[in-house]
Amino acid sequence: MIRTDWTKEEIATIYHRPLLDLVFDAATIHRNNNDYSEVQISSLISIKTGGCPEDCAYCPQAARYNTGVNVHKMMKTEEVIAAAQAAKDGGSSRLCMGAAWREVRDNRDFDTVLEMVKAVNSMDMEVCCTLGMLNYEQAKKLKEAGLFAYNHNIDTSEEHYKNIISTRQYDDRLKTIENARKANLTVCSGGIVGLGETEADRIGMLHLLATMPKHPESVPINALVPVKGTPLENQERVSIWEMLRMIATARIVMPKTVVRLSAGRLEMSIPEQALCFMAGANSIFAGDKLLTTPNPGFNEDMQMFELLGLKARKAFKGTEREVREERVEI
Ligand code: SAM
Ligand code: DTB
Ligand code: SF4
Repeated sequence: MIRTDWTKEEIATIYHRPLLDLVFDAATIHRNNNDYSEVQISSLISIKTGGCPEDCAYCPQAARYNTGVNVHKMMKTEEVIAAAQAAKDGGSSRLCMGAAWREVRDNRDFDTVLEMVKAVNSMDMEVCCTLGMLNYEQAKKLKEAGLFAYNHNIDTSEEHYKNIISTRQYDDRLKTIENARKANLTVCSGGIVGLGETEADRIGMLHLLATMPKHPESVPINALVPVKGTPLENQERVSIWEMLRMIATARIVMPKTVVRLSAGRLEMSIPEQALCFMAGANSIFAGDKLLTTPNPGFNEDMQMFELLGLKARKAFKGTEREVREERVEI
C-alpha cells in the first residue's frame, strides 16, 4: 500500500531500526513492489555550467566560490544530441540536462532548452531537466516539448535548509515542485546526505517527500561530494551505513518510487553499492561525469551489473511509450 500520511515518529522508528533488520525489510518491500533486478540508468549533462548567483554551500557552480569550475555558456543543441547518443549507447534510458541557473527565464536560452528537450525526446530517451525554479507556464512549455521529468531537490530538512542556502527559501523549492506536478511532469526530488545535518533532519527530509500528495517518481539520494573552494570543502564524507539507512528508509516509506543512488558512488566499493541495491536503490547516474565532478565510467558500471546480476531498465517502463527491445524496422 502506498501511504502519504506517515508521521515523523513512524519514519524515525524505521530509520533507527537495527541496520540488518532495516535492510531486510527494505529489501522485502522492494521485491514485493518492483522488479529488483532492474536498475534505471540516467546520465547527466551540464548544458550551462558555473557562474550561478545562488549560494548553495555544497555547490561548485556557485559564482561566489573559487572552485576552479570553468564557466561555460549554453551548449549547442547538436552537442547535446551527440552526448545523448553516447549516453544511450552506454546503456542510459534517461538524459538529465542541468543548468546552473537560479531560475528559468523566458529568453532565448529557454527556447534552446525546449529545442534540446524535443530533440532528445525523439531519440526514445526519457528527458529530464534541472534548471532551478520555474513557474507553471514554463513547466507546461517543457511538458509540451516532451519533457518526462523535472528534477528539483529539497536537499535537506526545512530546518537545516537555511544553514545551507540563503538566497532562496524552502517554500520556493516546494512551489516549483508543485508547478512541475501541475503540468503533469514526473517529479524527481531528493537530497544530499553529509551537509552537517542531524539524523532528525534526514528523517524530516524523507518525511516531507513521503507525505507529498503524490510521492516523487524518483528520489535521488546524493552523498555530498566535498568540492575545494565551497564552504563544505572540509565536510567529513558520509559513511556507507548512513547512505544505507537513508536508502532503506526511503524504500520503505515510498515503496514504488525509483530511489537513485546518486552522487558519491566513486568513493563506494562494489560490495557497498550492492548493499544499497539490496536495500532498494534502483537507479544510478552513469557516465564518467556528474555535472562537474567525476563518476564511475559506463564500462565499470556494466561490469558491476554483470557481477550482481542486475540489468538496465528500459526507457518509459510502465508507460504507453515503453521502449521494447526488438523494434520492428520498416
Ligand atoms: N541549479 C539547479 C538547482 O539548483 O536546482 C540545477 C542544478 S543543481 C547542481 C542540482 C542538484 O545537484 C542540487 O540540488 C544538489 O542536490 C546536487 N548537488 C550539487 N552539488 C553537489 C555536491 N557537491 N554533492 C552532492 N550533490 C550536489
Ligand atoms: C541529483 O540529485 N544529483 C545530480 C542531479 N540530481 C542534477 C547532481 C549531482 C551533482 C554533483 C556535483 C557536480 O558534479 O557538480
Ligand atoms: Fe546554482 Fe543549483 Fe548550484 Fe545552487 S545547486 S549554486 S542553484 S547550480
